[in-house]
Amino acid sequence: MGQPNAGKSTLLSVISAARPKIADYPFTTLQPNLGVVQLSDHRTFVVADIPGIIEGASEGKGLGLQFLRHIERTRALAFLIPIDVLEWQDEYDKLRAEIAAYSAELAAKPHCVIFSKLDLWGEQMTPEINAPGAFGIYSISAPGRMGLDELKAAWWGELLVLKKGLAGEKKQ
Ligand SMILES: Nc1nc2c(ncn2[C@@H]2O[C@H](COP(=O)(O)OP(=O)(O)OP(=O)(O)O)[C@@H](O)[C@H]2O)c(=O)[nH]1
Ligand SMILES: [Mg+2]
Repeated sequence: MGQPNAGKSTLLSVISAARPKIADYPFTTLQPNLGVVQLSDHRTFVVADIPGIIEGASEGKGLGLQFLRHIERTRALAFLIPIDVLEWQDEYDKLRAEIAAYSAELAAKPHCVIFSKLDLWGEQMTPEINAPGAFGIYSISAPGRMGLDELKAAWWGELLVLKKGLAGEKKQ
C-alpha cells in the first residue's frame, strides 16, 4: 500500500508476470491486482497491488478504503514510500494512521517498509525511519532492477516465520 503514484503497480510488474496498468497520474489502479511471485525454484507466493491511499481515505477521500476488504486475509503488508517525497516519516505515519482507522486487525498484521524509486536519488541508501514492529525496511528501483531479489527473499523469509508461528499456535 502507498500513496497514488508510489510505484506499487510497477513493483508488481517487475516481480511477477502480472501486467497492471501503470501511469504517472494518481489513482491509476482502481481495483486490486494480483501477481504470483516466483523465487528461483518452486517457491511461489501471491502479492496484491491495491489502489493508492491518501490522507483522509478512511473517511472516503480519494478512492476511500473499501478496497481493503479484498486484502483482509493477506498475511503481511508492505508500505511503499517513494524516495522523492522526502518527508518519509510523515508519509509512513499517515499511511499507518489511515489503515489503523480502517481496521485495527489489518493494522496489526506484520508489515514492512519499502522505499521506491531509488534511481531518483542517485546513490544507494535506505532512509532512517521509525517504523515500530516492521519486519524490515528495504529500498528498490523498478527500472534499475535494484533490491528486488533481496525483497522477494525477505518476504519469503517472513512468510516462513509466520507459517511456523501458526503451526506453533495450533499445537498449543
Ligand atoms: N524513476 C522511477 N519511476 C518509477 C518507479 N516505479 C514507478 N515509477 C513511475 O511512477 C509512476 C507511477 O507508477 P505506478 O506503478 O502506476 O504507481 P502506483 O503506486 O501503482 O499508483 P496508483 O495506482 O495511482 O496508486 C509511473 O510513471 C511509473 O513509471 C521507479 O522505481 N523509479
Ligand atoms: Mg497502481
